[in-house]
Amino acid sequence: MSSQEAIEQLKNAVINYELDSVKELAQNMLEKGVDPLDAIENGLGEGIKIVGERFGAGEIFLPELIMGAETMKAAMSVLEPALPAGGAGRTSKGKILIGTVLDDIHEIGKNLVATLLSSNGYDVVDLGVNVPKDEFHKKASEVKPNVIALSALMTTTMPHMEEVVKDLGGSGVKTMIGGAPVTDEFAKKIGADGYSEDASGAVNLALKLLQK
Ligand code: B12
Repeated sequence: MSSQEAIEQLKNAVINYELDSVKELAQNMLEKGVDPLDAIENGLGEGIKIVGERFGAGEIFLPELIMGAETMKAAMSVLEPALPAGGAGRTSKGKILIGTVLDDIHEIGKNLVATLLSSNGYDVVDLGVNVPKDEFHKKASEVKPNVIALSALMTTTMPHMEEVVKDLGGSGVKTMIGGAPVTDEFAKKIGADGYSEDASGAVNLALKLLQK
């Protein structure tokens, strides 16, 4: 089986909610040498996108949406540890405080961004999901991050990004934002320092922001 076929299989496993067999499938793929990031972004990521579109179109309902997410998470639990490690004793490239904004519990993309940042040499402090702006600010004054990274997956929660960014004014901390409904234009509008559409882009963006 080619890498491409294996990735297609993973995508279908999410679309068909194959929770019982997806971990074994992911493990087999790793053993065959498929790149874990490719498998996550092009296999699982494409699968969950289709599940989301079907939910949005009213073709499936919340239980199926949850099953799709659980299937993706199960496969991630196998694939994420296979991403290249940061390495013990490395010098940190900088500190990043990350979280999903208030009223939003979507964590899969945020976790992937956190994992990739960490595996690329950043110290990552993850506040989790549904994080109020005061908690971002409180933790920021405690851990003094170089960058605050915000995730939002719903148009209804994107305004909470603006609250976090706005009240940081003048503190010197850079901000970057992302999540499926977020755009570069929105980032500029709310005064965030950067936007990226995916986790690999977030790593490049962090480097750029720290060089500024
Ligand atoms: C999985 C999922 C869920 C799961 C979440 C499980 C979990 N533990 O995270 C569950 C089932 C729990 C769920 C619940 C709900 N969901 Co939901 N969900 C999704 C779905 C299908 C996929 C999201 C996902 O995980 N994608 C995979 C990851 C890898 O991609 P990603 O999150 O986009 O992240 C990537 C990039 O965006 C970027 N990125 C992400 N964060 C950041 C941050 C930074 C700083 C940067 C630089 C980049 C970056 O990098 C990531 C990796 O490449 C989306 C559809 C979609 N297309 O987004 C709907 C979707 C977001 N959900 C939706 C809805 C409506 C809901 C519910 C309200 C449903 C309900 N009736 O209860 C609840 C919301 C609960 C809440 N208060 O938050 C809607 C939102 C509509 C809107 N208003 O905008 C969507 C769009 C589905 C739809 N088409 O209607 N959901």
